[in-house]
Amino acid sequence: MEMTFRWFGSKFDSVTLNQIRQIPGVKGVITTLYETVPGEEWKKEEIKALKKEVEEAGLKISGIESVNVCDAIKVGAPDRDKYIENYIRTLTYLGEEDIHTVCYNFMPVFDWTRTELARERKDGSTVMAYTQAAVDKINPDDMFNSLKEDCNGFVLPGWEPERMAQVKELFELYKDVDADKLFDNLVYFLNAIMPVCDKYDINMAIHPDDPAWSVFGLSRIITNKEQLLKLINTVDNVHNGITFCTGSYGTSLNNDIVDTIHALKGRIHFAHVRNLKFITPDNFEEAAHLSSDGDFDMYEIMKALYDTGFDGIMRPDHGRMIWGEKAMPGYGLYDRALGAMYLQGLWEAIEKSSKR
Ligand code: DNO
Repeated sequence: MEMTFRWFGSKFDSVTLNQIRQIPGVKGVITTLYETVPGEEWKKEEIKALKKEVEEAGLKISGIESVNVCDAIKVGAPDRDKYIENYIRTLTYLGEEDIHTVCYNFMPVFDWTRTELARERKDGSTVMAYTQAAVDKINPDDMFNSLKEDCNGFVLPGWEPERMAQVKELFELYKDVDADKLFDNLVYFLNAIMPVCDKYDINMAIHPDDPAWSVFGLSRIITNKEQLLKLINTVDNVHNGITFCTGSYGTSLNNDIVDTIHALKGRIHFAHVRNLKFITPDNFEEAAHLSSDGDFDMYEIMKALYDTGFDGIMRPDHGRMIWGEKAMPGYGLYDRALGAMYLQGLWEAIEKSSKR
């Protein structure tokens, strides 16, 4: 297991590479070219410059999150092959720079969805939260406007203002894309990119839909064990793998996180590990990583990863906003650094006790 930390790039992140370097055990970052638009071919020089910047700070790029898949590919538009070609060239450049893990998602219109970005907890920390009742009452446009104020001036991945400006057109684009079609389009995309992944040994790691059910009437397909097994069996190549995000699968209390990790043995390339606290089954908030602060047994989760031989990259995921930090919601330094330490502590204990 390699512990890493997500970093959005010096132009977008309040956290610096030097700070990340001082977190014990963290040697690599998960990053991206945050300004690229989905569908666009990444520029080789920009990848090289990013790599150089990270390496000069004494770190390495452990993986990319994300190379976003554009809507034409997701809806299966007539011109999708052109965008798949761009994606393949991007993967080629990443492979040439020795980058071997790429996280992406196949969610229609939005990336992950939260209804509050700064819910205050008793201890004064703030966390991101989701209430189904709030989604049922609001349209996406109004939701974006209400979230904007809590963004602390940062751009949230998947909720970029340019994208939100076209939200009506986007909904129109997906209106005939049911779950089966979306799944077929994903398979088409994966089959097309597997050869380049084989050539450069690139592990594609699909991120789950968060929350793990349909929002605003859009289809969602990466939500549970059955869907994941269907995906890895349909494109049965080790490079077609999973980003196992505990906080996304865990949104649905029907999902058994530990059992799902076991079922996916060998195909989890990237782990996002975090904890949730449920108020009701469809009202939850993002807790500290520590088991007792939320509803997940983090020891059992880490043990399942260890027992299934997980040797990919891991990162702490959304943290609380604590100690007065102002950062992108979920992506401050302090609470994620605490998370990284806690998860490494669990791992060390599991590893040592299993070798006794
Ligand atoms: C949320 C993240 C997601 C993830 C994308 C992957 O904080 O986990 O935005 O990066 O879904 O494409």
